[in-house]
Amino acid sequence: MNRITVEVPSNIAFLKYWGKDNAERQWPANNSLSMTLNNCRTITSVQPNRQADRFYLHGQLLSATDQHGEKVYRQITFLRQHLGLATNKFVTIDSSNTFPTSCGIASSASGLAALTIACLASWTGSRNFASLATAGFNRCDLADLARQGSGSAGRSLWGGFVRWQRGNSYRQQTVEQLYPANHWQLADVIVSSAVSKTHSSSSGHRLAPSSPLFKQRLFELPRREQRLIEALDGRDFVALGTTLEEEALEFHKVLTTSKPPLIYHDENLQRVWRWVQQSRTRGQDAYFTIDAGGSVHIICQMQEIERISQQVQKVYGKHYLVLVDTVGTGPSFVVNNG
Ligand code: 2P0
Repeated sequence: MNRITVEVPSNIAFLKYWGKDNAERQWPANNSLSMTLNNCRTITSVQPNRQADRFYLHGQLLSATDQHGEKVYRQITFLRQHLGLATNKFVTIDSSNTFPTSCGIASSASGLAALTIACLASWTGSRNFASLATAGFNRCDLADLARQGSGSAGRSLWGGFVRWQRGNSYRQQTVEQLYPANHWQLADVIVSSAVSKTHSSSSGHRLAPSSPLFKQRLFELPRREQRLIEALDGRDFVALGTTLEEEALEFHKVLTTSKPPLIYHDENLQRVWRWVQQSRTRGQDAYFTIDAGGSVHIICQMQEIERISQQVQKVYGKHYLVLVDTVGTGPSFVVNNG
């Protein structure tokens, strides 16, 4: 009965969203650009219920005060108000991630995007994106609503390569697909500590301006964004890799010079960065990036994926979880689920 299930992939930012100019309106301090993943996904089902909102993650009921529950309950309330629905239009949410939660693989991006699509589909009686659009929610509207729950969630509404532009005011921000997944078959070999982070991204965004490097970063980012777009456009892997690694290193510096400092990557994870850099001197064509959490993302081209993932597994498989992912085509509805 009226059960809607959607699958939404996570994304890895090549240009990081870090810092907000207006937190209430989710207006980012800078543009960001990401690659949508394929295998790292959140699968979310929504069903109406009469008593109260309930959110189950991997079968466990979480409350609004749980680390992973807070954003979810807040987003359900926000969406219900946005649609002008009665406050007793409760939902039961069943969610699971195909990857570890809260450890630098952007589970809030896939999770909040999945929640948003599924709730709106359930409340408007839609079973696919076309009927959601007919009900008044096209992909851009959905991205707009999803990023209220978690900024990076807006980028998970499309496959391929996606840009979130801040615009000149919070009302003018946009999220758009720059290139579809088949533009360039890139891969992401993820080395993950699988340990949940202790500092949320939202608190990290608040700390960002306390880094003495933050202002200069904002000044330089438009040029870096341009370089990334040109590299994507011309499928220039060295230019792309060099730029995304430069961005990752700067992001880390901003984190560690914030007051107080934020350290998501300890010495052991930093060894993985150096391993990627050294492997280039041996001819391995790969670059790394990081997110706000304990995982290293090794970006390579599809033809290298076997070789690199085997190497990574051999060197790091004993101590870390190794996940292999590729650029993906974006969210989908799961049909025939009763
Ligand atoms: C990104 N991150 O662009 C950057 C890079 C983490 C590092 O977007 O407060 O969980 O919910 O809007 O989306 C993580 O921030 O933060 C993030 P909120 P979100 O992917």
